[in-house]
Amino acid sequence: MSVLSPEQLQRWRQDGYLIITDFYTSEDTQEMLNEARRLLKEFKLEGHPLTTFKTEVDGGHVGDDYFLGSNDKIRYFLETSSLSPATQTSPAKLLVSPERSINKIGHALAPLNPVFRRHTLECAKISQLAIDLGEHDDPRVLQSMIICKQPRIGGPVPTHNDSTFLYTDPPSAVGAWVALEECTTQNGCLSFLPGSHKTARISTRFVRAPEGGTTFEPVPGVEPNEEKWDEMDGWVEAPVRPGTLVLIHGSVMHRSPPNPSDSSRLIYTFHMIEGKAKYDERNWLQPTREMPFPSLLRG
Ligand SMILES: O=C(O)CCC(=O)C(=O)O
Repeated sequence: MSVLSPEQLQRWRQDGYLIITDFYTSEDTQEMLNEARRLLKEFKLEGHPLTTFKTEVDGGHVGDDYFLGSNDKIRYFLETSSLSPATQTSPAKLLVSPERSINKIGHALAPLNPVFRRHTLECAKISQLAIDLGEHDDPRVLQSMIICKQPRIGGPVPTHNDSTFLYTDPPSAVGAWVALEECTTQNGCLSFLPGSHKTARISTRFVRAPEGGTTFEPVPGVEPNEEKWDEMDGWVEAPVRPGTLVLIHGSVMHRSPPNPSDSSRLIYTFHMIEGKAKYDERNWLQPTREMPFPSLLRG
């Protein structure tokens, strides 16, 4: 049975995102939320390289080995403002409890964690969603993660589109973003520029830099947009309740603000790309022989 109605498909094509309220039952959502909280409680700082998740589009983006080697791991990335800067005499220190210090946990929750696996790769409704959407012949799942947006210190996610970060030739990324808690305009819900997927060109891509770390490089033959997306009229906030799944087209411009409130905003997200599109070795996230990106429909 179809998961998406013709009206929803029309909205998806028009806006480049689609909010599906109550996609997961409250029991399933609670199970994922409990698991996310359990993973946060399990986090130990000992032995952690203090990798923070930085998202500055114009530089300073995360790119150490801990991050680059996370395709087949469940790793913890810290919120930048959870750490006091290191000085000559003392190392960086956590300013909040370890479980409050986490920005995201990833990037192999769908293949490796039994709860998130059940609600992604083994979930018939997710497979049907991918079929109904019709964006991919052979959808592959990658970059599955929890994003925390912690109370008071949760940082912003600047305006971007996902195909820049999960580049394929041709571009094919689609995000599935699941609210595990109430996401409000106070605690950092997503915002979208509806229809921007029709005009935004994927003219840069996020890659491994030859000298180590990560960088952005131009996509040959693709003219950069002149639009100043951030300053354009028409941005729409998308507050959603737990259990909502938001589909995000790989070209649509979106962002989320910091969380100055006292409530956390835990979400789970994974992405899909076309298995037949070219995914090359310059991309920051690399499949391994032991863990290729799992196919959603071909087991
Ligand atoms: O959860 C957020 O605040 C941002 C997520 C996002 O932008 C993405 O998954 O592409």
